Amino acid sequence: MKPGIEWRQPRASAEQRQFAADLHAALARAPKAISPKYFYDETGSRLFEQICDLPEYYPTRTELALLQAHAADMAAQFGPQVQLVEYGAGALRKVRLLLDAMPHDGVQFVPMDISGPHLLAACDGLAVDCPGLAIQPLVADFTRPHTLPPCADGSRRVGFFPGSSIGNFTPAEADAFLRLAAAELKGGGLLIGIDLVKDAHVLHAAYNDARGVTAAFNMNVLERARAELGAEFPSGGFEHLAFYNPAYRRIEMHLRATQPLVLRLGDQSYMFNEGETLHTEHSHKYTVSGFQALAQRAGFKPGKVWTDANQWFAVLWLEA
Ligand code: AVI
Repeated sequence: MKPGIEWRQPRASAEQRQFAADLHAALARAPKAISPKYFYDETGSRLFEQICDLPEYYPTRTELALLQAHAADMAAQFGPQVQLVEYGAGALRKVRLLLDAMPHDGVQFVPMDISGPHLLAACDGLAVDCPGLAIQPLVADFTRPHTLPPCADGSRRVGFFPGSSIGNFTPAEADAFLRLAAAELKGGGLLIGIDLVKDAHVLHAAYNDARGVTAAFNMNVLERARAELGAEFPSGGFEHLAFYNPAYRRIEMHLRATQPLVLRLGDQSYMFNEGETLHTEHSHKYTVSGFQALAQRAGFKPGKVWTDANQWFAVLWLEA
């Protein structure tokens, strides 16, 4: 380095500082556990898209088929004048099926997502395809208090939360989200996709695909920690573990230490015994009646239900 030129460590972004703080907390608790939201950087989001197309991963194609077959009936529950709020909107692939079944002049579409650039790009594409549709994107974390744009006169507000994303919430988080949604959708309702309890072999295969895409998705949490935070751990030190836990009716994903090892993060060292895990995700599976009871406690009145011939996935209408 030339004399007089000072080298400074690049400053971590606020997001990286939060990741570091959450990972320290995750590694310090017993058992070790981190939020699944850290799967979704660019690589993780791409891997998740690949998961959705895997032969073993039935939820995406089953829900898409339900939306394709019943979009008109689902949209009929909304009524003609609506503010349609999509929670965690992403690429807007599923909501397009609903929008195609609705007259656009009565719809104010409010897609909400925490990732601004992604959301705005998806909205630009939608605006080209649906020139008459009023689109008001909202960059926000829908699980936290937020302010929705006012509803147009004579409209009611309805929500859309597809993908069984509620399955990744803890029961307390699911309850908190449903209460928040019931309050802000009062007078309207919520259309929500949930993954149903089923044969454990089908579930096991969906989270242990033959190509190893789910394993790479799971491992991405630690790969991110290595790339973004300079975390150090032996290569091959962790393996993907996903299994159905019938007591909690959930798939659990973990990263399991293949040997006794030390993970270094900043100036801290965290010990893993052989077989010890970092718990990375829950994916809760529901029965229709169990989920309706949960929704009812949060302030909804259960309405129509659409499900596939195998009863693997369901889309529920809940009046708020
Ligand atoms: C986003 N979420 C509903 C997926 C699920 O099935 O729980 C995430 C996922 N994890 C592993 N495969 C897919």
